[in-house]
Amino acid sequence: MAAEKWIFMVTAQTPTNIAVIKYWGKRDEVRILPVNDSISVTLDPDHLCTVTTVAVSPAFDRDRMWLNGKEISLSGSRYQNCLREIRSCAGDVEDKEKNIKIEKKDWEKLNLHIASHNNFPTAAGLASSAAGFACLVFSLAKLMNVDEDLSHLSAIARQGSGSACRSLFGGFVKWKMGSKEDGSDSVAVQLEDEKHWDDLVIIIAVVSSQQKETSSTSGMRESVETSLLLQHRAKEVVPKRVLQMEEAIKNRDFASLTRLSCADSNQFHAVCLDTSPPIFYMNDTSHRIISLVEKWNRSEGTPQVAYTFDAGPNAVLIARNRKVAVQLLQGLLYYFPPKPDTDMRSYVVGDTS
Ligand code: 2P0
Repeated sequence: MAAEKWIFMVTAQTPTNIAVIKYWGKRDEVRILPVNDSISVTLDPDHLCTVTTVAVSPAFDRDRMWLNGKEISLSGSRYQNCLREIRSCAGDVEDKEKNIKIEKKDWEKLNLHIASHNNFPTAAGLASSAAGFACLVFSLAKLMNVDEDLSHLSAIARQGSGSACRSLFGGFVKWKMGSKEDGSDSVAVQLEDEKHWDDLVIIIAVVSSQQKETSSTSGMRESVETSLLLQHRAKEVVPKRVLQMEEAIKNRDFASLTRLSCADSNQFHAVCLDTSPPIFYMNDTSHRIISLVEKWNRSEGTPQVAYTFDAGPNAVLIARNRKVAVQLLQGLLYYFPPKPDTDMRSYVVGDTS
């Protein structure tokens, strides 16, 4: 390490992802190991994403992090686990121009500053932890010259937030639940890249921008403890559905993608209802969007739009192509006129019920 003061930094951008076969329930809360496989599609990096800059300098006296400009604590076990794991596989870094040389062993002593920004309203109830932890791990891996493949990095991001492991890849991604106790085989793998099925258009209709009452972490804990349907889903339903979804994605079979993603979203919300006390993530507007899409798909004879809802009322709608996406937007604008003050980067539907 050179004696003089220096700073070395890296910036990365990571998109969020939307599950079409849902992760809901952990078998190990500390390592964040799921009770079933899940499959997601990663969004276009220019839309919903996190940008993170990580910096290292001998002038830093402790690890610090700012999220959307506000300092947050890094003391929680999720951050600590990610930082410890990534430091443990750091490599040598040399920048001859700036006369910076960091050896593997130095990373244990050097402190980090991390600044992370979401390019979408955090309050909109859109998954931010997936993009956030994926971006944190990826940018640190670049900074520290970590010589590991993306699947290994996904196992580190997973310990920050389960769904984050899927955001390290573009296109369609599977998070394999794995079977090892240490979680080393609970990793994400890319099924198909982003060019494989680029006709699809994803529209997110923000039904409510309010913070959800039950966080995903506590919601899935309660479901694991109380829902019999969750046990049935994890053991009997998802393993078959994952295979069918992989086939549908491989063959660009939109009818099967729609059938499976709508069924899986509905079963996930049924598990929430089967939890004691029941968890209500969708609201009347969400239900009306489902009815609209179901009626439209039936009237066309062949599916045009798939829907999926995460742990909140917002609709994620997958149109089979651009033409359908335009028709869908027209339908949404007609049936759910937008509220004033809409942030037009996401479509906020008016609750007319
Ligand atoms: C998913 N969700 O597969 C599912 C569908 C929400 C509904 O992953 O406790 O924020 O940090 O592992 O990853 C949200 O859960 O939970 C989620 P933790 P996470 O996308």
